[in-house]
Amino acid sequence: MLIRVKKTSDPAAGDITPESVYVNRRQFIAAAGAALGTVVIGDVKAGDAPAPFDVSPGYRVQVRPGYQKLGPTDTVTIPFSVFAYNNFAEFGPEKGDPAANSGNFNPRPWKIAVDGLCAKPGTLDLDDFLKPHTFEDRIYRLRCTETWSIVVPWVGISLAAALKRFEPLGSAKFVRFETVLRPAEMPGQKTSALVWPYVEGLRLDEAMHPLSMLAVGMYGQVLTNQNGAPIRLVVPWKYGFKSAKSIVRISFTEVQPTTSWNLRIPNEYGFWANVNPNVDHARWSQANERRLGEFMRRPTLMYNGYADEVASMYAGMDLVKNF
Ligand SMILES: Nc1nc2c(c(=O)[nH]1)N[C@H]1C(S)=C(S)[C@@H](COP(=O)(O)O)O[C@H]1N2
Ligand SMILES: [Mo]
Repeated sequence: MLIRVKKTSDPAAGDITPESVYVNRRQFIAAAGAALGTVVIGDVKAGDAPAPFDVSPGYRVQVRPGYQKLGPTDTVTIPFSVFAYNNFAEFGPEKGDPAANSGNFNPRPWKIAVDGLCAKPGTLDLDDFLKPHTFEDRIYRLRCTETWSIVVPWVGISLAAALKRFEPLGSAKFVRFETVLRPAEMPGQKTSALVWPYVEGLRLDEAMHPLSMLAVGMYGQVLTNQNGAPIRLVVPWKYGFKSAKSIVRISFTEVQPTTSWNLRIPNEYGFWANVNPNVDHARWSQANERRLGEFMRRPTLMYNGYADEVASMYAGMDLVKNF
């Protein structure tokens, strides 16, 4: 397995580090475009390198392309929108709050605990958690339940591969994801917007689905704090709130986990939250959406356009009742 981790003193277009993003946004947008053209060098085994996806300035790891299917009218959202317009209640309620208030958040060092119904539970440093895995560029649509949407080139690992390593038991039926609890660095956690920490959950087969991923980067760069550094869930056929950010704990459970938004507003945030243009939100239609950067609204697609891949998991399920 060949890996390229470059230390650059004069970065080429694809090697702009997050630090430079704040210095030169125009240059970064160009860089993000170039990053999408990343050359395949082979399967990247993070274990071949001293640091798999190092946040140090000047490092960048090559990754292999994963799922890249876009619809005929989909274009990748410009990174500026994705970095500036966020939902991350830990940093405040407004769309600009996560970018404005996450500057003091420390995504390294980072540990992840995997526990519950599995044969090999453990708490690992993030680098050790990532080490055995292949990094992939995957381009997915993300549809927020509030009706805005984006198209993001993520960098990350297969959630299924990450979970299998801990050997879930036959009794495990669900997977629970927990965000870090750090009120000193996350001002929103000093408010009662949600019951903290933020918790989300998936049925085991959903978590094991090949589309489900743990992202550590986007646009070929490490995740920004406001987008969920250093590691977040991405489940592209479900409303965005299912994709928990800044994860510190993953637990295999027998019963369906209690989840933050469902606990807060149960009639608006269901556990399943599969994107469905035919099932309205309690206060608005989900039939169409506003893609950031586009003028006209566009129709929302069943399962956010991933029906071919995921619909079979919900065969026979009442999608109105199980919203
Ligand atoms: N921990 C945590 N994760 C979270 C949220 C949050 O408030 N806290 N918001 C969710 C919602 S509602 C959406 S739409 C997506 C937005 O991801 P983005 O800001 O990277 O676009 O993150 C999800 N993950
Ligand atoms: Mo959302």
